[in-house]
Amino acid sequence: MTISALQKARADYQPKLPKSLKGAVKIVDGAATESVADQEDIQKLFPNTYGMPLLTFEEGAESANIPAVNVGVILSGGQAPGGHNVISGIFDGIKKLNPDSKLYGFLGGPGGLVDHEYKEITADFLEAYRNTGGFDIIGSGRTKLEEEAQFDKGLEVLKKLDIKALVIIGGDDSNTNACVLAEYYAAKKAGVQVVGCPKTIDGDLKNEMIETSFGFDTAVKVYSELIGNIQRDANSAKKYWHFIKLMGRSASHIGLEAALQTQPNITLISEEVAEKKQTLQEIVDSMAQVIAKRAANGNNFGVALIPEGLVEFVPEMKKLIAELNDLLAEGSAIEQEFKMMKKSHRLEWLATQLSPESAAVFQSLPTGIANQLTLDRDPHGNVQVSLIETEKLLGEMVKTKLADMKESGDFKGKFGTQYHFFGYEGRCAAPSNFDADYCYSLGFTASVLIGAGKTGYMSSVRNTTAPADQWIAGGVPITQMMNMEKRHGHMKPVIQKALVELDGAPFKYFAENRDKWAIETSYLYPGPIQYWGPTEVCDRTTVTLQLEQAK
Ligand code: FBP
Repeated sequence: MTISALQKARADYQPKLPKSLKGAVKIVDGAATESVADQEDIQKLFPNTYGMPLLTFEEGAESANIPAVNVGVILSGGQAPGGHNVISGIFDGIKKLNPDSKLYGFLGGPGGLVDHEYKEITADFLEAYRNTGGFDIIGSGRTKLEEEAQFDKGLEVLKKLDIKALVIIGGDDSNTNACVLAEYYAAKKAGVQVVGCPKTIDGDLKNEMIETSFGFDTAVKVYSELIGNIQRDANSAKKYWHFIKLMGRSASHIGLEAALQTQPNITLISEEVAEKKQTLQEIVDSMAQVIAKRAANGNNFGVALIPEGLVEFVPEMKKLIAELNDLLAEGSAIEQEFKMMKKSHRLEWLATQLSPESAAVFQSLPTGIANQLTLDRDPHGNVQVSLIETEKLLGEMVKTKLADMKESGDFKGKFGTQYHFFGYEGRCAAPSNFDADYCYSLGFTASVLIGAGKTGYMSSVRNTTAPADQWIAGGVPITQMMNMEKRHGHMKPVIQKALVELDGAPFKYFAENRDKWAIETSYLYPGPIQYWGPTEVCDRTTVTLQLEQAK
C-alpha cells in the first residue's frame, strides 16, 4: 500500500500515556455511585451493575499475573478521529497483561457482532492504522444493539472465540446499549465483561467524569482551520457573507468551540435559541441587524456559523417537524395520498393538513426547504434534520429581510452569499496529538478495566488540560450517567446527553465577546493541525476544555 509522507512520519508517533498506565497499575476504589437522576428506576433496571464504585488508577508496585484474555471490539456510529488509537491502546494494553491475549474486531459496527462477522487484529495488521484517522480498520455502523435476541446471537460468537470482554466505542446511545448488554450478560452469568469508550465529534457525551468525547478536538480544529481560511478570504475580497453550517446532530458544542477558535461575526447556538424561544424570523432579524451594521461601516462581508441541529431547537420548526413526522408516517393515509399526488400540488395540499400555526410556518419556507422537510426521511420515517440546508434557508430569509430594510432605508449595503457545510471533512482527519494521546489512553484504560474483571464501566481519562503524564485514568460506572427519558413513547434508561450549558464558562465567554466580534473584524486564523513543533501549538486542547477547567 502506498502511503503519504505524513502518514509515514506519523506512524512513528508514540502516543503519550498518563503516568499511572506506564508501568504496573494499582486500582483504587472510590465511593459507591448513583445515577444522575431517577435512582430507584435505574437501580431496578440494572441490579447487577448499579452503584459500583468509581475507579482511579495509580502507579502500582508490581504487575498482576493475568491469564491471556480474548477481547472483542466494536466501533459504533459516526466516525471520529482517533478510533484507531483506541484500538491500538486496547491491543497494547491486553498484550501487556499477557502477550498471548488476542483482539478481535467486529466488522461494520454492532451488526458485526450479531451477524458473526469479525477479524482478528494482529500486530502486523494494526501497524498501518496507528495514529491514522477513520474507522476503516474494521468499519462502523449504526445498527442498535437493543434486543435480547441480538445479545444472545452475539454471545454465540463470543463463546466460539472465547472472548471474555467486549469494548464498545460509541456515543451516548451506543454506551447506553453497552450498559444494557453488560447488565444482561452479568445477569446471565455469561462470563463476558462489557466496557465502553466515549466517542463522538459532537462533543455531547461528557459529564463530570468524562471531560470530552474523543474526536471533538480534531474535528473542530479542522473546521476552525477552514473557517479561518474563509475569514481571510472574506476579509480580502470584502464581497461575500459566508453562511457555514457545522455538523453536530443536536448539541452546538462544535459551533461554540469553532467560534471560540476563530471569532466570526455571527454564531448561532441552538440551546440559546431554545431557551429564549426564538422564532425563525427573530433569528433572521438579528442576523440582518448585524449585516446592516457592518454594511454601515463599509464592511459588506462576514462569516456566520450555523449549527446543524438548529431547526429542531426553534420552537415553531420543532412543532412543524413533529406534525410532518406524524402526518407522513410510513403507511399512513396522508402519506399514501401525498405520494400519489402530482409534485406541483403536494406542498400546497400538505399545508391544509397541518395546524394553522404550522401551516403558516410551512408556507413561509423557501420551496426547496419545504420539499426537504417532506421528502428526506430516515428509516424510522422522521425528517433527516442533518440534510436540511439550514444555511440556505437562513440566507434566503435574510436576503428577503434586507430587501425590506433597503426599502425603509435601514440597509444601504450589498449582500452576496456563499454557502458551506463542514462535517464529513473533519470526521476522519489524522488525529491531533491530543486525540492521538487521549484515544490511546482510553483504549489502554479499557484493557486495565478488563484485566481487573470489571463490567458496565466506561474508560475515563481526566485532567486533560494538564500534560498527558498527569492525566487521571480510571473507570466510571455507566449507570452513574443515566436517567429515564421518553423514547418512542416509552420511558427508557439512557445516558444524559450534554447540551451546551448557557451558564457554563465557554458560552459565557462567547456571549461576553460576540457583540464586538459581530461588528469589528476580529478574526482568528488557527491554521492547520500541527503534529510537530512547539507544544503550545501541537498539544493545545480545545478552548472549551480550557475554559471549563480554569476554575
Ligand atoms: P455519532 O453521534 O454517531 O458520533 O455521529 C455524529 C455525526 O457525525 C453527527 O454530527 C451527524 O449529524 C451524523 O453523525 C451524520 O451521520 P451519518 O454519518 O450517518 O451521515
